[in-house]
Amino acid sequence: MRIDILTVLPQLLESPFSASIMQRAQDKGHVEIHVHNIRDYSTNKHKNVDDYQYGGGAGMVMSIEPIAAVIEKLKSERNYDEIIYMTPDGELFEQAACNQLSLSENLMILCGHYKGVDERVRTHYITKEISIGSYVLSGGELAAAVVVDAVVRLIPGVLNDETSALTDSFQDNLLSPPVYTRPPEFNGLKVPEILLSGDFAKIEAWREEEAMKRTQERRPDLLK
Ligand code: 6GU
Repeated sequence: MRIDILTVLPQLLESPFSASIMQRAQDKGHVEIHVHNIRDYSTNKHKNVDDYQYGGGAGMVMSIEPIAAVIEKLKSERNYDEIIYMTPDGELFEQAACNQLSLSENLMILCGHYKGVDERVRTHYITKEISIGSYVLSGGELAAAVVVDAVVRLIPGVLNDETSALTDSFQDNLLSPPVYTRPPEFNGLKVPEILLSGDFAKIEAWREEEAMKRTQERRPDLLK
């Protein structure tokens, strides 16, 4: 998979992909992540990427020209499965969309800033709009990092058995059961006896029951 991210703040996207599973996915060739600075495509002498909004009102709007220039350049080089705009008024990002996106060959992600982007970018270029939750971030970069992480870890070969996505919370509409490691007792806090029993059928039944209990308590909406 190839992912192109368009931003005015490329620094914000350096560290999220430079460690652990995301770094290894790139090293192993499962994904290429390219970050493009929209400012490099500005043609005016101050390298502006935003302007006052028509009709008045507080806040700057990201201009169409430099964004169109990057998008057109990239589109001339390959076909994109989706051109995504990260915005709080987008579709709420959930595991189903994540699974779907993980099947893509090429993804482009535009990070919004200021008061947003000129609406013509959205109507003319964008094929999918994503929000990661009902709160407002100062820009789309952290949200884009969330989407990339959630998608890339689903690409076959990125995770090993130990980190398998199959047992993730949400993948089966259930939250994950509690987990424990050594020591068996810490200051009187004990690991549930059954996990030490060696009876794998019983352990599996216990885990299913705990997953159900946890989901019922914390996210009953997932069970509907
Ligand atoms: Cl995608 N962008 C911004 N700026 N805020 C958000 C968001 C995105 N998703 C939730 N809040």
